[in-house]
Amino acid sequence: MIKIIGSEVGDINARAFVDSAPIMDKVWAEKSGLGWVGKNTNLIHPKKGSFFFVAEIVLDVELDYDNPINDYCGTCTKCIDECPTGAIVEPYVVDGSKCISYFTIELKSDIPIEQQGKFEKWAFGCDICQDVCPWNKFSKPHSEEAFSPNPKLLSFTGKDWEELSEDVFKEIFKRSAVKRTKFEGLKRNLKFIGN
Ligand code: B12
Ligand code: SF4
Ligand code: SF4
Repeated sequence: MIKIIGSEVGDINARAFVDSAPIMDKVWAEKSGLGWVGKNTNLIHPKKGSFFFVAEIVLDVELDYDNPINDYCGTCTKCIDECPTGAIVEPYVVDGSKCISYFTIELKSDIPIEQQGKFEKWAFGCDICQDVCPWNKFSKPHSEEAFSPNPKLLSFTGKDWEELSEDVFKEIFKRSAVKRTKFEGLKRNLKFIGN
């Protein structure tokens, strides 16, 4: 993309980010008219929903830009009502320290007792507040080969998860973000995800 912009406007200095630096991804995306930040705090595109990453290019030339669009959450409160840990403490505000995504990906210690059993089988991250969002009804699955899971994973049974070894973990999550929680983290999550 940087090359394409360069070929249109001449030499530029630019750097691309995607969840990779202290940059307010969603705020810039919203300012650029890519969607609105919904009550679940994710950026929602009116035709594509919210199941995408936000990326940006910071560059030293001013380009034509779009303006912000409206917020179409309206009176809906589905995400707030369905969050199993009450992490959306008020519309547009997620308390990260209550979010399953934080517990299962970022937390290094044990899952707090009061949260155990509330995770509705989410063992790495959580998409409940996006799954229930009406704007995701028409979102389409990706066609990016690099995001496809290891085929072995697709045939995994409950027993395979129970007996998961570090070698198998390393094999099936070789190029996956799941590595972030490490083997011990995933084992911990599997113990606490609830019935
Ligand atoms: C920290 C973080 C988390 C934390 C905290 C999330 C949170 N909502 O606070 C945790 C680990 C919980 C998390 C979870 C998830 N995350 Co996350 N996360 C981030 C990260 C790295 C930084 C966000 C941040 O804290 N920014 C700083 C704060 C100040 O900004 P902000 O949250 O946008 O806050 C603004 C407003 O919300 C508002 N606001 C915030 N608090 C308050 C309080 C009050 C009182 C008021 C009035 C306003 C207000 O004002 C702020 C300034 O404008 C971004 C990447 C990035 N670099 O931006 C990804 C990012 C937001 N995450 C992303 C994703 C995909 C997820 C998950 C879906 C992953 C998953 N499947 O588990 C979940 C979704 C949880 C949820 N409902 O938000 C994507 C979102 C894509 C999208 N379509 O919007 C991002 C943008 C990464 C990316 N580049 O794609 N995440
Ligand atoms: S990601 Fe899950 S736990 Fe976090 S706010 Fe959304 S529904 Fe709640
Ligand atoms: S579920 Fe409803 S309130 Fe929540 S983000 Fe989607 S439209 Fe907005």
